[in-house]
Amino acid sequence: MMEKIAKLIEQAQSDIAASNTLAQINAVKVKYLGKSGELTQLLRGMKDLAPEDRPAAGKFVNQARDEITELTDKKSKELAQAETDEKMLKESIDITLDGNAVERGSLHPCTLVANEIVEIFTSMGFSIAQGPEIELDKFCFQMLNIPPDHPARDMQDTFYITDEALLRTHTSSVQARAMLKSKPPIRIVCPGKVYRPDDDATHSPMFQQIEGLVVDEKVTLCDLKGLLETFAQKLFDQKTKVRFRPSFFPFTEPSVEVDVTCSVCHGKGCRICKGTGWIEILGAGIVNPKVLENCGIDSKKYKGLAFGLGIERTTMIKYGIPDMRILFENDVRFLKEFK
Ligand code: FA5
Repeated sequence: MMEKIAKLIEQAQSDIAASNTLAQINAVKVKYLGKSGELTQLLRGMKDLAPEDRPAAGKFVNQARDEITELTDKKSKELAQAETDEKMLKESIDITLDGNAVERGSLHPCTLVANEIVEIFTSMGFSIAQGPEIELDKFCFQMLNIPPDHPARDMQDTFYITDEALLRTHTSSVQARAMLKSKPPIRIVCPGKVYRPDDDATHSPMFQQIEGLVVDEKVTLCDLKGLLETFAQKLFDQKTKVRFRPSFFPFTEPSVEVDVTCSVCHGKGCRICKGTGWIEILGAGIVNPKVLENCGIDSKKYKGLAFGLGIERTTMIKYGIPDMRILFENDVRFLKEFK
């Protein structure tokens, strides 16, 4: 029995020494120490020994098991470390290599301009109001002093959905909703998409507008001019001047078209302003008392000023873009210019 055990230890030592992988050393463990392993078999054979030989043989077998366990554990650790070292060497990262570039998007120029305009007005105490793009004729036209069959409806060709519902042609519809909802003083800007059946280099069927409305006890055309001049100087540059030309909107009286000095030539005349030195930027006026009354506001006590500008047109002026359609093509080379 003792001889057998000694041989087994010798055999195990040589198997352990010959193991070069974790899989091999695990197989050696199973071969000697597993449930049907050779050492386990020897332990089972103890019952055939004479009782007086059993204690010494038992001790020897236990020693053998401890020794083989120790040797296989040691070898397992060595092999595991060697495998980790090899893996680390293979997978080492060269931190001097360039990483994979992640393409970052950017805001569309119209979004940049819209955000900037909203920021200018909010910094002057305006709050933001919004309304639905699918609007009722009532808010888009009737409350704004444009009854059905009024010739002024021809000024804004309209996509009708039903006789009552339409795609709003201007953000002035939000004015009516805001005045019905809140009492003066009112000071709001209303950004949003609007729709008209137009399509050429300076007109798009979908475009964005920002409406502005102030209703208070003392509001004059001078306030409108001062407000729009401050706005234009913040959006373009400090030297920008504003000029009013008489115009007509059914919801304002008097009404004006507002021009700013060309931001490219500063009023000298160039290709962008067609030699005039001025560029039309928005429509505005003093809110027609009929509109205030339609919205439940006492027109004897309160006056209003309102203006509406096109975001695409303003973006074209600010960046000298000659054709509005470029803004809708989403050519990445163009959009990258605004990163
Ligand atoms: C209006 O829409 C009025 N609601 C503006 C207003 C508000 C006047 C409050 C008075 C008081 P107008 O139709 O001119 O006005 O449009 C305003 C701006 O929208 C224009 O100056 C232009 O910049 C832009 N715009 C008009 N039609 C188009 C279009 N098809 N594509 C792109 N921009 C357009």
